[in-house]
Amino acid sequence: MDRGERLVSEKTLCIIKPDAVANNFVDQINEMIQSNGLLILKSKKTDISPEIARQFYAEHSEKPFFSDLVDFITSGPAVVQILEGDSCITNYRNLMGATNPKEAEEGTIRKKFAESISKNAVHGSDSPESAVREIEIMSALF
Ligand code: 3AN
Repeated sequence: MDRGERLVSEKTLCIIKPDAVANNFVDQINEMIQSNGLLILKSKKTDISPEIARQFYAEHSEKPFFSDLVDFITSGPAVVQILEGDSCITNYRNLMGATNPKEAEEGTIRKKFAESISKNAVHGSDSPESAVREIEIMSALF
């Protein structure tokens, strides 16, 4: 491998959403995350406020499901985590599976634990820019 092409250790934001917390899936989800070589750098079980939720989901503010999204993520305790590892953002997105659990592949978190497209167990940042933005929004929690 040439200089400059080394794998870069990244951070990403993971949320175990209220459905998965209420169903007691946190430990099983975190076992899958750790088995995949990702480090759970920080973890906090917390109620996400509506203000933080609206800021967090700002890119979806024009979507018809925006208010449902905010209502759901604030409906009960969630577990907000920062993960770290090589190619962590892509690695964790692959482990999460498709947004709609009906389309999620075997072996993914959403295939195993998600109920529906809205109650889909987990969130993960979708790009390095999103990861920086989302970690910044949630950093006050830790
Ligand atoms: P992902 O979480 O896989 O990155 P996004 O960013 O497209 O998916 O959507 C953010 C969240 O919005 C999803 N996790 C899901 O909870 C919700 N969502 C996305 N599409 C829909 C939809 N068509 N109906 C209801 N909720 C949706």
